[in-house]
Amino acid sequence: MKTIFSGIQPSGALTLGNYLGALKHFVDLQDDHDCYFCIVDEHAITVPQDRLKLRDNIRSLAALYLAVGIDPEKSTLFIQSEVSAHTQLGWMMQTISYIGELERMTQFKDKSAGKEAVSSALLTYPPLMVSDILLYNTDIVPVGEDQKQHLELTKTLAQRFNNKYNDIFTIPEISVPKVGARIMSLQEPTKKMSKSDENQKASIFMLDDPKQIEKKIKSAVTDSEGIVRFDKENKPGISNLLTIHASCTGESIETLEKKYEHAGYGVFKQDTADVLIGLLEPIQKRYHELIVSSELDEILDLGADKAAYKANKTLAKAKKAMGLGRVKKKK
Ligand code: ATP
Ligand code: LTN
Repeated sequence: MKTIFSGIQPSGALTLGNYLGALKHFVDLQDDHDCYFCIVDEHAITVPQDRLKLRDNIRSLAALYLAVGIDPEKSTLFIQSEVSAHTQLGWMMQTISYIGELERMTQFKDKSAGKEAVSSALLTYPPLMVSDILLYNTDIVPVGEDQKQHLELTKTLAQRFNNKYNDIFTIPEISVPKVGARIMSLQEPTKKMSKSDENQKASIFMLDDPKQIEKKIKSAVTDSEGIVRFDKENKPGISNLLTIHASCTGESIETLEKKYEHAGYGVFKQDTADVLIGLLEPIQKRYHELIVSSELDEILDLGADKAAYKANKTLAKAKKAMGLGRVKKKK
């Protein structure tokens, strides 16, 4: 059985982009893969966080993972900072990462641009992500398109370690969804929808109520052509809404273009809002039950134990390969 690993940062309320690009696919994978899903809180602190908000976001993300259908009987769900092997291997992977290759990461460039105090952890974020993945002998990493560059670096570092020390790490493959890999901002459809966007109208959040969803979809930026047609270059707004609609219902973009051939943007937007509301309602209901339950803590405790067991085995091999620690003398 192949192993899957993926992580989401508890850096704010989850967006529809996180769901359609990542979470939704995790659920489909858990039946026939050995799955590890992580709340990567140590990644979140590479930019400043309010400690109480971070704590809420961690719990909220755990509840959302479960609410969308992650089944703790099938998958291991855990918090990164509760398995210390991640930062330990993260440090070791830093020793084989070059500053130049880390400076080339677009996520680093985007998040550091124009900032005065940029933490060194923002630069060394990728070796930690590499460790998340390699600790579990991961075969496949399901993520949105924005993570392609990080996954390329993961392969490079795994290979570099294997060549330099010992053949320990599995070289992982990225898996990006065919539709929905890059959901765009509703207000600036040439930019990705992000949970840290300051403009609230730019993103649909998974916990938005029906009224907010309807309002945001109706005020999504489109164009003046008036034809529901997929054309990313010239009609990024409508193309984004078509992608969202198609990912939610499973219909193809072509089917939707046909369906709305003679309809205006108003009708198309209303239907898209309705589809979203229908999709999110049951998830939100389950979320509100879970967030106040102790069941959530039991699942996370068990998840951390299961993850640590596997991660520590790989960590021990990597330490030995690098010559860290000692080999005990026989009595
Ligand atoms: P932030 O904006 O705070 O950096 P984020 O919204 O990009 O965060 P992450 O926690 O970094 O979210 O990503 C979690 C997963 O969601 C990743 O697999 C990422 O590729 C995916 N993802 C994030 N935004 C989108 C998007 N707009 N479209 C598709 N997938 C996305
Ligand atoms: N860098 C990712 C989050 C992340 C991740 C991972 C994803 C951290 N560790 C391991 C997949 C596998 C992001 O910013 N979306």
